[in-house]
Amino acid sequence: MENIEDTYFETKCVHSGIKEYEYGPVVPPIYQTSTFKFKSACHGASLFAGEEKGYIYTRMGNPTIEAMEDSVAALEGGHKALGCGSGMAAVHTVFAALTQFGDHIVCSHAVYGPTTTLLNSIMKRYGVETTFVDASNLDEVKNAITAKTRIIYIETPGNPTLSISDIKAIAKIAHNAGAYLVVDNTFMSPALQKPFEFGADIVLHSMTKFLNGHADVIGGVIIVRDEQMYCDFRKVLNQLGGVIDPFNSFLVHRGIKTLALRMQQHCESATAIAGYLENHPAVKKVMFPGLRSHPQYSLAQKQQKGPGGLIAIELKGGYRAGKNMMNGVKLFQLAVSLGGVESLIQHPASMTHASMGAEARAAAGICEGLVRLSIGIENVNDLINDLERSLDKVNDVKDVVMN
Ligand code: LCS
Repeated sequence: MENIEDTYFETKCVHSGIKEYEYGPVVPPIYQTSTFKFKSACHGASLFAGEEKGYIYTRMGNPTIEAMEDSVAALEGGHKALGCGSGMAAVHTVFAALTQFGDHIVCSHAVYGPTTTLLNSIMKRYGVETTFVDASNLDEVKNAITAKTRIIYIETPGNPTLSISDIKAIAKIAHNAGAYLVVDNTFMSPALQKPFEFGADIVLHSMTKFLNGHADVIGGVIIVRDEQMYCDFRKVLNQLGGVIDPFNSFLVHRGIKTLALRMQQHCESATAIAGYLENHPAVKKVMFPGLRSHPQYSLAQKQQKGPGGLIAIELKGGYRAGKNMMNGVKLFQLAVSLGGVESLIQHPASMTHASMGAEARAAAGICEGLVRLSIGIENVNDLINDLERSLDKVNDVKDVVMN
């Protein structure tokens, strides 16, 4: 398609990344092959030497993967993207590409639990130290910078507290310190937030979530601003080997076609549900960027095109009531992950953020009673009815038992 760069976001979702293929398919074919034949020994040598363009071996590049990568890069407004086997593979590749022994990272408290664990375990063992901060407080971010800081790493909204960090202000802090700002944009997707527009240097996603949107793929992606960074990251990804495969790339690329539509519905339904929960007598606190009660509501209005589909709540009855709520719902699925068409419910302290430990959870504001909801695209009345039936019973003396 001509001039895809000049089209609106919804059009890019449908058409970006798609090229001309043999036989003229409308959808990119799945090149389910590990390796590609060379026309001659000289051809193989020249591909390896980088003198000619072409495919060699799927870990190093594949047309189906590339189509998905080009699509994500176009949606984020980045230069190029690198498909990874999971969101965690993307996170690890970024840390490995940008740091060396003795370097320092400033990381938001409010990130996916295993990202904290990766920094505190493997990265620490490799001699990279991390200071965790409340990234919604710019002074804390500034004060954590040292002469060795190479990366400021944030998720905004953060998992699972939904606290919001000012990307533009943090990009300035990073650049003044000669560091890179890396933004995990998983919770928003490029439909709702484009970190490059605010000065981020690297954007990444767990594509397992909104980008794919159908809870049937594990995948990740890194999007970079320039060719030099792309080449550097590609080398690291080739060495670490955490690439995505062609079939999962195909599925993500297919999911992306409906991203704009899905995000609209996620936002609309989550807004209705957050409002409902805020007025429910069993609920103590609702954390949702679309509510005026959210501490960074005005920043969310500036930085985000919508509130997203995630809601975190605390019940008056604490963890016990939360457990009852999770066991009592029927339509919401009791499962980790988020960003799919089906609504999910989970308990971060014992599930997604269990690995980081109680101390780190407390510092990140993840209390034991916090329950996280990922709002899908079912009819919102069915979702509210499901929550209502469950919430009505959460304070019953007897725990609700699953059958
Ligand atoms: N970044 C964010 C913000 C995430 O939420 C996750 C996974 C990852 C990175 C890692 O991606 P993965 O390797 O799983 O593709 N978040 C999950 C969650 O909240 N529940 O289950 C997985």
